[in-house]
Amino acid sequence: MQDRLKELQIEALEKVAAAADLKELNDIRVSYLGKKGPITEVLKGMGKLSAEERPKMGALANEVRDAISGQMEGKQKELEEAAVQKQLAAEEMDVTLPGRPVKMGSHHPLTSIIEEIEDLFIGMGYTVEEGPEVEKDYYNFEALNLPKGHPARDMQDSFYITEETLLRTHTSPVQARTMEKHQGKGPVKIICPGKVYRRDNDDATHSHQFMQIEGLVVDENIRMSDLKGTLEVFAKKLFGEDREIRLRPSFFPFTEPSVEMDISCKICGGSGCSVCKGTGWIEILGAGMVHPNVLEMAGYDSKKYTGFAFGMGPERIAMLKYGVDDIRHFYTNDVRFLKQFSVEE
Ligand code: 2NL
Repeated sequence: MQDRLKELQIEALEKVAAAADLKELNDIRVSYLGKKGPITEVLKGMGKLSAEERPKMGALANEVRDAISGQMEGKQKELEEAAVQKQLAAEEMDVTLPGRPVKMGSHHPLTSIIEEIEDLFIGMGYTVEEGPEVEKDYYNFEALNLPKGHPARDMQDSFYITEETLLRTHTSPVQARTMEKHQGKGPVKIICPGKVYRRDNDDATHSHQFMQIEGLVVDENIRMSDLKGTLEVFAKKLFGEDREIRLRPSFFPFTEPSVEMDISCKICGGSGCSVCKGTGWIEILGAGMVHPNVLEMAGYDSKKYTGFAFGMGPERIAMLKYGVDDIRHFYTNDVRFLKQFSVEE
């Protein structure tokens, strides 16, 4: 029995020393020191021993058990420490590594061109005005010298919501509202950007929803030459000082006289290409002197006050400035299109 205990001690101590992890160590503890383990088995057989031998054997068994569990405690500490070190090594990181770059968004090309145009006019003393996209028939048409039944306000071309409300077809109603607020007193000097809507079939040059920027100046002694000078400064600042402008007679119900402005074509230098369709000139906006009826309806004395107004499409301006060939690119928002307008900072 004595030899058996000694053997068990040697065997257990060898196994403890060789244990690779905490689980293995625990298995060894259960198999040697547990209730069903060999030491307990040996102690069970002590009843057969003489009264003299029994305490000796009991003492030895305790000694063996203490030796094994003492060794186990040390091994346990060692393995726990190793596990902590292993985890620390696995979680190690280099805090000096540079950060991952943050992806920057960029302005939509239409937003950029509208802000550029706004800034040009703000620099000339204009303020920016905005108004509702769902508009009264009165401000969208009537106040702009387009009475009911006028051929230019074809119901087929507008999105009506009720008989008296529609999605605005231009930003002019913002200007009509602003003039009305001034109660017949000048000056008014505003620029009105915003979304407008027309019942159109979308194609490369048409969209049922698009942007417009209109400008309006009302004061005493405003003349056609003020309009021409303003538009010339604007065109040269936006497209380049080497551009020339020309005004052609045109017609709008809300201006009289009315004009359309062209800029000289830079692509062919005037000799004729596909962009200017062989003419050497590119149309960029419509304008004119505010019709006396429009001034009177807003409460101005048209004998004392005069004004000029102009309107343009930012999509068309951006298409010309950046060489975009389809208006739908501005609304489909393909990132490959949008990325070409992002400025690296
Ligand atoms: C174009 C032409 C134009 C106006 C807009 C206007 C507004 C008021 C009074 C008089 Cl309140 N006129 N706006 C005038 C002439 C032309 O737009 O081709 N736009 C894209």
